[in-house]
Amino acid sequence: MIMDRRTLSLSVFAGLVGGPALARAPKGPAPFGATPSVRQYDWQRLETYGFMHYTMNAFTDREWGYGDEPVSLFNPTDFSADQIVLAARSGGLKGIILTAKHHDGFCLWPSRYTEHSVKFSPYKDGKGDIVGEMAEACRKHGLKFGVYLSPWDRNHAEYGRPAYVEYYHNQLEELTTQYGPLFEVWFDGANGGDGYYGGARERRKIDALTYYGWDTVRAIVRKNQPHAVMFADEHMDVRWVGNEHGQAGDPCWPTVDETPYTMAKGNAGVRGGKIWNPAETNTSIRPGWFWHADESPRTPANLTRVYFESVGRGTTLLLNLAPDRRGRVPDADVASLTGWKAILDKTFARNLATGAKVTASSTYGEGFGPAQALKSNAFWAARTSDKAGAWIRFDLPKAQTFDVIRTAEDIRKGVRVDDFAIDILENGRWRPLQTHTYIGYKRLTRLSAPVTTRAVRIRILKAAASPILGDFGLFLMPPVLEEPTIKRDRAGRVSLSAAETDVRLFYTLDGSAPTTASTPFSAPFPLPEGGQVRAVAFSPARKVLSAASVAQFDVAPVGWRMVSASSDTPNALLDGKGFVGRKGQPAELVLDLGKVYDLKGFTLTPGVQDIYLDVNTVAQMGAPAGYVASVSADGQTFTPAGEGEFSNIANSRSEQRIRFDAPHKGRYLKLVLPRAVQDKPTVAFSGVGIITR
Ligand code: FUL
Repeated sequence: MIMDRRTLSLSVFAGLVGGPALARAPKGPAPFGATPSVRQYDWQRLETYGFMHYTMNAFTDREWGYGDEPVSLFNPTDFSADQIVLAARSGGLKGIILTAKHHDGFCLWPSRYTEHSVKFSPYKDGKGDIVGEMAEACRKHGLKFGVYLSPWDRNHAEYGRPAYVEYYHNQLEELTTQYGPLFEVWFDGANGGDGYYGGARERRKIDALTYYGWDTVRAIVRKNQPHAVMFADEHMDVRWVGNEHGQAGDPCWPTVDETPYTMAKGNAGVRGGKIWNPAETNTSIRPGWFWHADESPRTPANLTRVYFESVGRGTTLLLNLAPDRRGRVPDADVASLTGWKAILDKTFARNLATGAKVTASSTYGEGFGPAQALKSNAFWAARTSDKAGAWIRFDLPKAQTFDVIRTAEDIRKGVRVDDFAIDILENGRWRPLQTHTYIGYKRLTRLSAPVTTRAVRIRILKAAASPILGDFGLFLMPPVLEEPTIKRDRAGRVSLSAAETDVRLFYTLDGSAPTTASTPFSAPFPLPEGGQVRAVAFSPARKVLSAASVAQFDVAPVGWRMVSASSDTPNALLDGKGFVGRKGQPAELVLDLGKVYDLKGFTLTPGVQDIYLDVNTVAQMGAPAGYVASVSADGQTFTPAGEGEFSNIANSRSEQRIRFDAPHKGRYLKLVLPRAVQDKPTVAFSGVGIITR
């Protein structure tokens, strides 16, 4: 069986319940339900920290190495741990988790147990130790350090057999004893099955539930790094948020139950679940986890949205940096990080609620009065009988204009509030501004436009226990606009959209930088043969221009025809409804592109759940794990064009871009998709495109 995230989670469940020391809050109301351990609480308070994906893939332009990469390829020309750590710090990140070993098995430290490591690479003539250098630089610059050690190892000859598990445990022992304190150890559940495996080049199945010896894994980490949290999908200390694009659920409860993990459950958590297992939102600053020359970083405005949709929903944010072949974070990424931090620093520099007179529906007792809610890490507590209907009110010294509202629960006392409303006083009457479900460690509400008022009230609509609230704040963001989203439909029409409503959009098609003097966007425009669209948003009221977004389109599927498909609904793909193969069979399709193209590759977009909403049907479907592509001029004779895997398609869900080694002239594209990921019986996906540029 292919290891997937669900099986990993089940295997580690048993050892965590009832064990860890709980984080202690000041006296006051008794805790309600599950509460965090000390290590979970301290980890939660980091809020944002960095991931660093660096290994062979930076040199081979891949996302998943096969495991046969020669060690001679690993040769950063100008590696600087200081530069990377300072880049992370320029974004306000509080730590870095490094891929000490990714799925390809190459070790960034000179492990005693393998020759597939930096020790045998040209980097510093084999005297280098990237893990050591990163640990040291983190310490020097005041960041915490953590490691990612991939359980799946496509290089190791013994993978799938007991000897590999011993090897894995030995490596974990090295990493947890040789590099000082670690704040987090990351166990990745991904496993595509096939690999180099010491030259066997085959597919190996393991039972992830039992194979890796999770009890031993846990014991090693707890013994050597008692304060480190362990990440796995769930039922370690920290769970996966269920996607890789940087968006926590709303709500995203920090508790789960004992039922198996699903991505949906990872994203939402389980209200009232017995296990404290908070989500970590992980995403990359670039489309890939590893550096690729043709990718660009997220903008400061985009990172700001990610922050509000992760930290602002009570999770932590693990933001990935991808150093390049030099071994440095590119300047453009540093600029995004710095710009992002500047926006957050400016936003939270001044709490406009300071000096407010605070009153509340009730008070638990001394030390828990309403005014506590304005102090940091102090809390107002209501009387224990005061649940739904409880309120706390802030009368500001003068009218203030703000667009961010912050509040928090003392999570050491459990999750108490379900639903709450934020009201503002307008002409002597309360106006409900927003309602939300779940407050948790931190709840940031970002308004689409600022409001002005002299009084704000948090009103509890539903609560399992009396509210304990603090860290209240009102803030005004500096003017910041997110760049527009550029989309093209199947008919080849491009449309632009913006997150904000008070904006006008402008674009160019000639590669020049868009300004307010460029073409204004009013309606979708045709671009069937493809091209580059650059766009900006401008808010006349706020006088702010966004960064530019850039989209590169290839030929649209206009006039394409499905010649044959192993599907009961062969035309659904070109109708925009996606492709569903036949259960238990490889999928196969032949597309007529209507005319001859110089085909340089193809794209495939996963994501069946968007199309087929019936959960039981969706549970049977998986994205294709790999492909065999061929091209034909006449639809009869096909020439092989490429063959390979879709790296990380199960978790990442973004478009896969496959480039052939050489272009092939042809009008017909045939794709054979031998199997679905995670041993799902039916191959399914949502779209196919071609690369002609
Ligand atoms: C996934 C991996 O397969 C990716 O390569 C990446 O490491 C990501 C953080 O987790 O499961």
